[in-house]
Amino acid sequence: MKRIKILGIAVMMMLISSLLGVEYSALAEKQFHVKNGGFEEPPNYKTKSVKWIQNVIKKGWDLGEGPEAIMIPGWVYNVNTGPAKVRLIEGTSGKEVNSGEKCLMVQSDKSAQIYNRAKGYAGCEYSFSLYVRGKGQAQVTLYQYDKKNGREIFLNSIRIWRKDVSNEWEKYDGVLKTTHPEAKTFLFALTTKGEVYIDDVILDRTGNVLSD
Ligand SMILES: [Ca+2]
Repeated sequence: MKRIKILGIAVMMMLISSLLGVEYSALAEKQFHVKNGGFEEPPNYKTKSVKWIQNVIKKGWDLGEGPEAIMIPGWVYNVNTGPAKVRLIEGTSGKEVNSGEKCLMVQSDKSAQIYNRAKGYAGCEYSFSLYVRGKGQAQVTLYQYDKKNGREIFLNSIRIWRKDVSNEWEKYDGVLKTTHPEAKTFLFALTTKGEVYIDDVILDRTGNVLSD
């Protein structure tokens, strides 16, 4: 019975989407996938004189040589961690980068975190995968938030895995669940220590359909 109801909702959403001229698959992709997980989107270069970038730099983050800072579309530097050096690496697929033409390098003596924002609902299940190489450790953490009056309220965090990374590109994958009953959005965060290269971060919904 529940299945029929869920199917009904899905069909209805597809109809509404097609009426609005929005591809249902594109909508789903927007909501559930890590944005720019392969680091192929052109970076935004912002002048370092911008106040909030100065704040990031003051916290010890090295965002590139010269007067411009590298901002990676889809990703946010967590300035409460670090300090860190961040570079967009260009190279050959299978060598410097895992696929495409670019990957991200984060270097930190302590630990530094970057994150991507996604919509999540209580009880949703996602599979994730990413490729890393370098020297140090990498960790995936899920931060869950409720949303009230347009404000995000932190609920909890769940560490999914932590691994030592090696010189060769290695794929890591796992499952994460938005377990908190109030969860509306979450952050998919990568924490690294040492010199870690990251590419092809993918998040896929595998479990329940959304129940907004
Ligand atoms: Ca790439």
